[in-house]
Amino acid sequence: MSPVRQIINPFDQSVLTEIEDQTREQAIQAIAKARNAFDHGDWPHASPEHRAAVLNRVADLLERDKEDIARTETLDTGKTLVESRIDVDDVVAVFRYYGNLAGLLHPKVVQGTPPDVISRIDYEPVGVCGLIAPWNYPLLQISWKIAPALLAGNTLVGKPSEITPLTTIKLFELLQEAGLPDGVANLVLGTGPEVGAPLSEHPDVDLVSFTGSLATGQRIMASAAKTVKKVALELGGKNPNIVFADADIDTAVDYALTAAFFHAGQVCSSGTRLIVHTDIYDDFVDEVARRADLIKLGNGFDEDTESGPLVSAEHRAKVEGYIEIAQQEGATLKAGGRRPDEPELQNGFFFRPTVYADCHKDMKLVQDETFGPIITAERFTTEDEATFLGNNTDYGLAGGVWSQDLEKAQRVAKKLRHGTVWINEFGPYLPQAEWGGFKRSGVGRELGTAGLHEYTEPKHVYQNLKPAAQ
Ligand code: TXE
Repeated sequence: MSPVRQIINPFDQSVLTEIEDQTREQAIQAIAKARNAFDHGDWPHASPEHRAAVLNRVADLLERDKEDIARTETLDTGKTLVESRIDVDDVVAVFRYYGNLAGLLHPKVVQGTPPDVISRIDYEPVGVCGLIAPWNYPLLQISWKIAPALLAGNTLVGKPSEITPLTTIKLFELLQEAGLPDGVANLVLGTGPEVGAPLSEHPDVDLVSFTGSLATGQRIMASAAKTVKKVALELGGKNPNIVFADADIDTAVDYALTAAFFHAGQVCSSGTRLIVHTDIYDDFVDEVARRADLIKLGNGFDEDTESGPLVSAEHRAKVEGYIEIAQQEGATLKAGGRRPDEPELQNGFFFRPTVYADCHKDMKLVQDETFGPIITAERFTTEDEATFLGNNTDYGLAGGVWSQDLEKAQRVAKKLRHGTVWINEFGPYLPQAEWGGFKRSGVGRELGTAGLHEYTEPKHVYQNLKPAAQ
């Protein structure tokens, strides 16, 4: 019998529901269904316009059920309802964006061919896709994969994180309601080793797309190599937020806080590595710390709550481990560093927004993705030093630059080795702009047209109009 998993509300540890973890055999059955739908079904051969219409229907249904889905996401993850509503809006936008891109899948005539030759590129689906998502943006991350995969004509097996599966379950119901043929989108529920691993191992899966930790991504890439699957990975980051002395300081402080403490820092692109010019460093960091102390933690459903809890007891233990590391490494605690005192928060996995000064690049605290509400503040003197520190990480997902000298900001942005660079901003993304990482932040891109072409196989069809014996 499969083990029953309790799905826990991280705000108060109440049990939201119980879900049966599936087995490896069940995951393999789901792969077989997706394989059969790809090899024998109509979906891969339907017109891109037909598939796009299904995506737009999914977007309509998400809009219809927005409030219910947002509330479920808040219960499951602890994030505020405002954030959950934004997530649903963003997911709708992604389905609509890809629902508008059918034209990109039409064959492209190759120019400059020899006489008496017609040559074209067809954009065919890759096949069966294994799509594995994490717990911080459960609905959003899987949707970034599902929407382009379906538009391109693939079939898929989706696996949400075992700790936050609820909105993904709902999404798969909506996919059926929108008219997706049976077997095209298949859901598996359970742990990574049991139902996730077959998606990277099984020879009937052609592509695996994963968002999650570096360690699991490395495992997936290694096992996918055995059957030479296509691989797309988004593996987090340690993202610099560089503030020059000529920045608009009030605004930069504001954004430094949201960059690092949005969703309690559980964001792959969160700006937890603050790098500040030495002339403004002390005042800037003091102000960030003062404001961090004012952040109101609470129930995501309360309107005045600014930040919810961490997702699980295990994850809070990981974050607290970094507080010990910070002490050993000699960072200066300026705010937080502890659980909150409020009696009503004691059942949740809360941790106070935390700010450390006097940090330097060789600290583990500075280099590791803590994935919690911990800012490390380093100082710099020259533009070159700022750029060097901004690139001084194994990751390369995102970074921010604050300066009113836009030429300087553009210079630094150009040199930063990150997949997204914000200038006088931190955090937003666009469905139409590629998202992904340099270096160990991953392989491939999501969103944008590149995010669609991850799921296509370009096929060159070369026709000789005058074949003759040679
Ligand atoms: O991630 P995992 P975890 C980082 C963050 C966090 C750490 C650990 O630093 O503290 O990762 O989080 C599935 N084959 N990020 O343990 O294990 C798993 O079931 C196939 C950054 O939750 O990577 C889940 O569905 N799948 C990140 C998904 O992989 C496997 C977001 C992610 O889990 C598997 C989340 C296996 N062998 C955490 N093992 C980001 N990039 O935003 C696990 N899984």
